[in-house]
Amino acid sequence: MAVGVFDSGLGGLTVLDALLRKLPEVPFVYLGDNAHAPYGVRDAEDIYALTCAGVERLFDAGCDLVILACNTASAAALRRMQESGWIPEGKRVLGVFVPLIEALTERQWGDNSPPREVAIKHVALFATPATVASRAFQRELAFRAIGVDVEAQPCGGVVDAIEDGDMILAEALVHSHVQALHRRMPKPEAAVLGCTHYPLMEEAFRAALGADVEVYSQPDLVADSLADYLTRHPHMLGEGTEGGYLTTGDPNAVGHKATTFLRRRIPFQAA
Ligand code: DGN
Repeated sequence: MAVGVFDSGLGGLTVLDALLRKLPEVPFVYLGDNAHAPYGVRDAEDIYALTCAGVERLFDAGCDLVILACNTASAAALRRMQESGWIPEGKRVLGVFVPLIEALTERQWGDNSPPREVAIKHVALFATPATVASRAFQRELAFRAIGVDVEAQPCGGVVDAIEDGDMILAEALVHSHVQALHRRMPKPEAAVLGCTHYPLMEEAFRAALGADVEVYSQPDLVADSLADYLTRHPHMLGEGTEGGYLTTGDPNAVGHKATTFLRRRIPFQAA
């Protein structure tokens, strides 16, 4: 059984890249909803409906376990999916915030014990406008930690600049968003890169934030957490289904653009 990886478009390939390195024996089916990307500027209802449609497509492709690689989709849809009973018996959907928060709060993967005091007190969150508006990061953090001050910075323009291949503009935007954050929180101890695209700008974030800020980037944390999850839930990974790349957009154009994210041509197929 392959594991599904859903993203609004191409950004989730940064997460998939880490998953393939960590779990080379696991087949992954990636689905990018390129026809509707970007999600970061859409409203919550819209993101929920699109995310449900994408996850359903991956269930139909034979995946019992689906990772929402997209922060914007995780923020707007995951808890609602889990709590409304939308997810069919025997299927699981996991997101990208929990592994990040477990690392930030120094928990074991999957530790659901009550919230407690943690060492880090001031956290800067960088994410899309929709993720910031959802306050999902603060909500998930509050389930696990007490007394952490989060200052969230919506990073408008960064996703578009990266997708256009304009890394100079993306870097300039990162610096101005970090400056804006610093005006409200001058000394964060930790910074969270809460968007699939930002690992590609990690150096720019580190340079703007300064050496004494610990930067949490998702792909490797999500891969480590999934490896641990599959050890604890091996039945979620049967055998047989092959991995692949699906898109709701134009497979040729999407495959070409994907080289920015995975540094190789990807054979996308129509979803
Ligand atoms: N994949 C989105 C995220 O991680 O928030 C970024 C791209 C988008 O849809 N705005």
